[in-house]
Formats: sequence, C-alpha cells, structure tokens
Amino acid sequence: MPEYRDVDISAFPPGWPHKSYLNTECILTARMGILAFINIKNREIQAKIVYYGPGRGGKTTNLEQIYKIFRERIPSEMVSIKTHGDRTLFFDFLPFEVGKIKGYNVRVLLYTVPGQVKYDATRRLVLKGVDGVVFVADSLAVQRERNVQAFQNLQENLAAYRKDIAQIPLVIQYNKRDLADKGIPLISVEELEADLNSVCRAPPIPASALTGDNVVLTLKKIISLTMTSLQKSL
Ligand SMILES: Nc1nc2c(ncn2[C@@H]2O[C@H](COP(=O)(O)OP(=O)(O)O)[C@@H](O)[C@H]2O)c(=O)[nH]1
Ligand SMILES: [Mg+2]
Repeated sequence: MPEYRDVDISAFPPGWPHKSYLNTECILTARMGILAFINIKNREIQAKIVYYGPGRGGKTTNLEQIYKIFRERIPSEMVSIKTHGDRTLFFDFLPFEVGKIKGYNVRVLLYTVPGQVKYDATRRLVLKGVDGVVFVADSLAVQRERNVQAFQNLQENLAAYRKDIAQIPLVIQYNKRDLADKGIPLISVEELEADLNSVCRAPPIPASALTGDNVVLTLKKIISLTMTSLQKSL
C-alpha cells in the first residue's frame, strides 16, 4: 500500500498557478489533497472525491452548498482558484470528517474540475488518485450532447489511470431540475439515464444544486460507496 500519492506540479497546465495565486497555502493544500492517502502513523485515510461534468453544470454550486451546510464540520477554508481571466475554477478543496474505518480516521477531500474542453490536462491531473466520482449532468435540453462528451471524457481520463468507470464508486447527479417549474426545456431523467447510465448503472440522483435539493443526498451516497470500496481494499 503506497503511503503517498505523488503529484507532478510541472504537469499543471500552462499559466497555472497564475502569479497572483502563487502562494504556498494553495500549493500546500493541493499537495496535501493529492499526496497523502493512508497515513499509517496518524491512522488516517484520505478519500478523494471528484465532482466531474460539463462546464456550467453545477459542480461548484454543489460544493458551495456543502460548504455552507457543513461549515462547522470543515476545519479549513474552501480554496478556489480561477484560471486567468476565466470563470472556470481550478479546484475547490473541502475536507469533511466522516468517522472511522477499522480504527482509521477518514477524511474526505472534495474537488471540482474545470469543465471546458481546453482544460483536459487539468481535469486529468485532478483525477489522479481519485477514490469516488460524482458526475454532475446538466439537465438543460441544450446541454444534452455536452453531457455525453463530458462523460466520455471522464471515462477516457479514468482509463489513463487504469481505472474502469464501471468499477469506480460513481454517483450521477441530474442537476438543475428546479428549472422544470420555470418552463425551461429539460432532458427527462429517462433520457439522461439512457444517454449516460446504461452501462454503469450508478445511483441516479435528480437534484438542484442551486436550491440545495438532494445535494447532501448526493454527497452521502458517494461517501458511502467510496467508504465501502475503501473498506474492501484495506
Ligand atoms: N437553476 C439552476 N441553476 C444552477 C443549478 N446549479 C448551478 N446553477 C447555475 O449554473 C451556473 C454554473 O454553475 P457552476 O456551479 O459554476 O457550474 P460548474 O462549471 O459545473 O462548476 C451558475 O450560474 C449556477 O448558479 C441548479 O441546480 N439550478
Ligand atoms: Mg466550477
């Protein structure tokens, strides 16, 4: 069992970290999130959960809600790094204590990835050492193709680490369901299931990250799947 995961800072995409974000806290935080897995001495397991999906689908909004709801259980600030002049977040960092497995304290680190196509290198880097994935699909009818592309991209980037999307703990969240009330055309849950979930059969969760609906359920589900999977490998 490796005691550390390595991260190659030189593999970060060009332009990152932008000079103004170059402070030790962020880099140290990034390193802590990716480096430490099982710390035998401290008896601590770090589980890494990544929120993945198309740009503007609601990944950051999910984490912001979690941060608000569990503020008192989160010992650190959420770190969000915007890529230069762009709305895309590099990642968010969010530790969340969830109890023990076989005497080990468990700490969950939550990340988002940038959704835009051009940030593929960043997405791949954030996926390194991932233990569980929440795929946040955008229910907007106009985003149908982009959901499928992002899911395909997730599959490819996991495969680069020899991880099978059908094997990794995975929850698929169908986000923005609140927009149905506003008369905005949405993809039905059945269509989303057929597009994205016919092979993996991951737990599907309709949600609204904006209103907070099923945000905690999504988190609990992925933590539970991830813990079960880690328990087996311990
Ligand atoms: N109506 C609605 N808007 C949402 C929901 N989730 C996110 N948004 C909005 O969609 C936009 C993109 O969300 P963001 O979390 O930044 O997406 P990300 O690129 O996946 O991180 C923002 O304007 C959010 O307020 C939702 O459940 N319902
Ligand atoms: Mg984001």
